[in-house]
Amino acid sequence: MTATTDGSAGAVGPRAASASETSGTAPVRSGLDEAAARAAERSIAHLLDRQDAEGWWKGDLETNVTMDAEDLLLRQFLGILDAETTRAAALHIRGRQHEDGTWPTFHGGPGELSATIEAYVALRLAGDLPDAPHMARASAWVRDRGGIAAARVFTRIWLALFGWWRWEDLPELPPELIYLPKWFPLNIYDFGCWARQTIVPLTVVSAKRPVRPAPFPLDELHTDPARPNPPRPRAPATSWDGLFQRLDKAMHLYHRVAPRRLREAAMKVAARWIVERQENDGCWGGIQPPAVYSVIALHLLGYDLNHPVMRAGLESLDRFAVWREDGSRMIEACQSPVWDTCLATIALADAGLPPDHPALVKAADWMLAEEIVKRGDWAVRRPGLPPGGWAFEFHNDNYPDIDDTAEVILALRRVKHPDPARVEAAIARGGRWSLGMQSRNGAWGAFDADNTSPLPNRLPFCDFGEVIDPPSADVTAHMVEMLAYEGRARHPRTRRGVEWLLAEQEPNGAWFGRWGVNYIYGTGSVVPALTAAGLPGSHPAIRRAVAWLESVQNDDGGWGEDLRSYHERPWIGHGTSTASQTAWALLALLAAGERESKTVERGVAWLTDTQREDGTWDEPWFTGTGFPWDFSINYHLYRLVFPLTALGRYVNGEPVVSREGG
Ligand code: R04
Repeated sequence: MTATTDGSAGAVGPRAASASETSGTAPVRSGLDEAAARAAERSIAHLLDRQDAEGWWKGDLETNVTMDAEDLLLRQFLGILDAETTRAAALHIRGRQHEDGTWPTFHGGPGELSATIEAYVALRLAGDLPDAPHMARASAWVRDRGGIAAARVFTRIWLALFGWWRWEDLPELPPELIYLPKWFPLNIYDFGCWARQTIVPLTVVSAKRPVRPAPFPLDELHTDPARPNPPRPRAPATSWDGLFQRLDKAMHLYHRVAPRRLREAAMKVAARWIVERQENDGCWGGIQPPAVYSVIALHLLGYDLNHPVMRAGLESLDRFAVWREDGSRMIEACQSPVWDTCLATIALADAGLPPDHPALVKAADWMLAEEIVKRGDWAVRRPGLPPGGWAFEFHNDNYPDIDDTAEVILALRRVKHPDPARVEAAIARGGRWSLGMQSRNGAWGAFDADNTSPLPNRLPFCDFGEVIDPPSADVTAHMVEMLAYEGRARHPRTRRGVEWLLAEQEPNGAWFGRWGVNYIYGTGSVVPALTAAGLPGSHPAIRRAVAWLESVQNDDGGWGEDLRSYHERPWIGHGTSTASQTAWALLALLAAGERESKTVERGVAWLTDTQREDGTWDEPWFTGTGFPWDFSINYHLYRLVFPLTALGRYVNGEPVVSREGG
């Protein structure tokens, strides 16, 4: 990609160039402007260098060691665990252990019980002995925190598969669930798509209650091995928790008396539901956990490992592995090529790469080929809506999402493609689809419309992560921004989105970040959307947001927000400065017209001062969110694409609204 770097003499974008033309002199730039332009050039070169020959970008998607542990447990369960995989995964897992013996679920985070149990078991599979110092520290800590009995449901399911926990002591989720019609409470379409894809196979697993011989005992992870499951306190019958506890009890009774034929038929329907949703790369939903549980469920229903469905499924699981230079192997929860590619395209364009630059055209070509043209689960709630849009991953045709669709459209608009009619048609389909996915309240969720039932969260089974997909401020902001750039700021649906966003602003002036950490992500998404939609920088909501961002700027000039902000108020807006979060704050401030402020200057200076020689930034901190607090993501390209976008907009100004009208 060397030829392209001189295109980036264009870190000076169209705006700056025309300003110098009219004045007839070279632009006079402050030292900071110079430094920002130089930093942007270095980032452009780095980013261009990392583009795949097919046109996409993809950074590692780092989460936590439960991915690695569950991958090993799956292979052990199926009898396909090999020594090399075990060695490499164990090397990765050991490298993530804290001094106190625990494993966190994000960089700098506290030890977490379920992750620590799963990592410990994985290392036992790899041959680490219970009395090795690192293992003894882990098991002592686990016992101190209540042992296996206190772990999340998923963890105890994994242990039940090997007889380390009793199936009877897990919440019940019957396969007959699949029969509930789509209007009935707790039907599978009331769950977020990721929970739905996880739960359907797990209903089969928990009905079958398989137990494979344990390769070793795990007594050291129980507080009292003689009484591994102490009774839990019962909630009053009149409370929601009490009601669902009793429902769960009834389900346990039902497990014993369930008519055999009905149960067999339900599991068959579940199997068909699963097989119908297998992607053509063998995966399910592009995310690792549903793929793991689907493989187990189908295996229990008699699919042998050589069945084409199983072969493809197992091969897709191998593709979640990232082999590192040190010989370790990390499992990604998911892969982010579409998301990374649209964000990289926007960054490069905003940094001044010409719109017909070959790298951008290539990216656009690849994105066009990724368009989804068939119906998915979303159609259950929007049956009349024609398909369109994009998913996050390489292969996930059943679950396009609104976030990716909005950002891909924003990215495609910045590219001058040789076949504009093709681009226009794809944008028209994606725009119509995403617009039609608006929820009743005027806002947008990530994958589904009106996925707001409070019931799934009440199930004792659902004690981990989010299980519904209600509208969020960040996704809604990306939609509003896209619609505004499409010239539809005055469309009634856009206006309802804007109204919802204004009502959603917190008293402190910030917006909650559902898919990024946290209020800095929310605010960094919403402010540029509101100004694109025509709100002036002087609007009181924008002023409150600016004041909030100013109030949480770190002394070093950057911004950072710790994951603990999801459940400890003092952390809101506070944490070690990171490149992506600093960029999000700057994007909001620049959109609000604060370019000349001291706040922005100090933020830009933080970016230029902390940039590495090679044009990117270090970012060990996790700034992406899978489920608030429970599941956090370090998107390895965030440290590059967001700072480049911010520097580009600082140097070249805000992107120009492309079209006017309806
Ligand atoms: C950043 C916004 C784009 N979009 C969200 C996509 C996030 C991609 O990463 C993940 C998505 C996931 N879903 N569900 C899981 C998951 C993991 C990701 C998941 C995780 C654990 C378990 C079950 C599911 F890394 Br257990 C949707 C809006």
